[in-house]
Amino acid sequence: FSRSINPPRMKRLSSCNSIECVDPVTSPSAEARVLVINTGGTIGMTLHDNVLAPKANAFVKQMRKLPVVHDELYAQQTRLYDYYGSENTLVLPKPTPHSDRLFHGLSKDNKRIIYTILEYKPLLDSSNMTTDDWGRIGKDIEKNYENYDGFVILHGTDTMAYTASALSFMCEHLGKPIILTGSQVPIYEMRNDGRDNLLGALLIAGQFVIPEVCLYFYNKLYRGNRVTKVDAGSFNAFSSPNLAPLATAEVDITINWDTVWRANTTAKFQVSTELNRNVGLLRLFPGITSATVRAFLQPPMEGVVLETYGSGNAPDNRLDLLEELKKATDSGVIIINCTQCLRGTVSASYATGKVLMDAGLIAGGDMTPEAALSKLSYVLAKKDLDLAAKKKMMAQNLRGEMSADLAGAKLCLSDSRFIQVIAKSLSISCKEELEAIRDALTPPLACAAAKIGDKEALEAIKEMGGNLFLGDYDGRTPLHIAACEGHLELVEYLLNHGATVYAKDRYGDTPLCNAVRFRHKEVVKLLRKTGAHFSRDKLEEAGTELCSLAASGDLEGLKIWSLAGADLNETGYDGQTAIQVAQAVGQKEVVAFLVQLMSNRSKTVFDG
Ligand code: ASN
Repeated sequence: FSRSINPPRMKRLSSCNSIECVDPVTSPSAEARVLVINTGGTIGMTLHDNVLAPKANAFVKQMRKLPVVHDELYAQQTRLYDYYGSENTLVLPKPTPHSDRLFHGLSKDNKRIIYTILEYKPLLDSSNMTTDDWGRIGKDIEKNYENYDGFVILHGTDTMAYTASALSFMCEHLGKPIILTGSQVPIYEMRNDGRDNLLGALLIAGQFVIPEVCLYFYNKLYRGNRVTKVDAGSFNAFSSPNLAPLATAEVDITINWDTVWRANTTAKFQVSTELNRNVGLLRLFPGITSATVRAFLQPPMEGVVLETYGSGNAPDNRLDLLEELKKATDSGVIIINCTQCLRGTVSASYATGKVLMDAGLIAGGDMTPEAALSKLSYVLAKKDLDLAAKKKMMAQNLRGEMSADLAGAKLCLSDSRFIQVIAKSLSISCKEELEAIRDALTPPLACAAAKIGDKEALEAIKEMGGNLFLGDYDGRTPLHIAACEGHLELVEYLLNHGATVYAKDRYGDTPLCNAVRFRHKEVVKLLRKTGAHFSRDKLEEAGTELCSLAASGDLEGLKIWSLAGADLNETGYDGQTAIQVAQAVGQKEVVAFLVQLMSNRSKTVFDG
């Protein structure tokens, strides 16, 4: 479809006559949209009676005054407030030439980040958060999912690790970044960490398709269900002891793509807000009485995380304790064995660990207690699963919250003969250089394999440690190519092996745009089922394309746009709809089709 000037953006840009206008042709694909949900926390607190508490209706006003987080001139030139209908939408300044190199290696084109702030009432100190608040955040993300490229959640640090863990499980088949952040010192103070944390989270959420619930703090992006708060008095408040950061924001922002978790699915994103509250954390200590354990495990308790010693150990000479635990697991309470240590995993290497397995506990691997607790809450709420299935799910790695068993893992990079031969001829030996070669070579190779529909070649690339979701020099991923070619089976394979429907190439096109353009109906259907959608801009700009299809009597073209989610009533640049154009030029078949489509739609609405 044509890359014409975008009508709504023209509306947004045309009336700025006194100040220099922004180029409307390059603007739309050079913008990314992020929804910021402000739940509270220190980042937006002020002092009242000498204690810190959240301050309502102040955050947006303050941000608008800060040039590092808002470009007022650009907002006015592009009539941002009119277009979004409120003053809660702000825009980050244009990246400087220096920051072109920030997005190391897999650079995006440094888009303008447009962000809308949704402020909760009341704003909460995160100590006041409950499972209902997690549900509210989840629902708001679900409601706004298609309108934004990414989500940033401002949150207090005290319970941020719990919320991040819970959201990671509640968000099923996630395809876009959700990044929690906050600060240790309010953003209103002269010296604060809020500004950097907000900026880093916005830049990453807008620029990269990292389909995970993450936590960004002190220059690092972590997997949300791997973190724990470790310091109340430092800007470096969080640690992810068992998993390296997903990204580091130093001079360069470097994404560790090998670590990024992928949904590997053709299912649509949804949020499950059902959570079971009858769960708890119990920490073992020398001398704990069986009466304490018994009281804790009483109904209505349904799931417990037992924080044990070292690699998952408990006294094997305390039969009274073990008996209480066994009684509870026999009666259907799920008990997860997690270590009290900050780092390391539960293993069955000691007699003192084995007794817990014998008592019916499930090994929690290297899960944090926060992750184990919220996973229990999520799994126990699944009404369609029996106890055995719930136990099985607890032992499985659902969202990268625990490290997979390394036995039988894929070949590592240095084992790949292909990469070795190239490395040798280039006199390369260190790991970083090998990785650079692999990342430069595998995307075009994977794209070439996708072009000819060669699944075996893709499997081989995956085997040698290449990622199938990375784009080539133009940001075109194997999924883009397979969608252009109409290789349905390959599209499905790629979606099941880490590809994302939200990848945009340098022109801002997604695999869905490509499948529509080359009219591959079945591919469009599969991508839509997986949650692919056009952006608001693209849907509005489609009006002109629809009119031109109607004028030329191109029924197939109209049908595929409708399948891809376009509203066939959308007006073109001159305010006419496709049906009006078809009537005017006498395309009777098109008129009949559009009339039929509309009557079907109104019937569905009426019946529904
Ligand atoms: N008490 C605050 C909160 O969790 C701490 C913080 O945000 N730094 O809301």
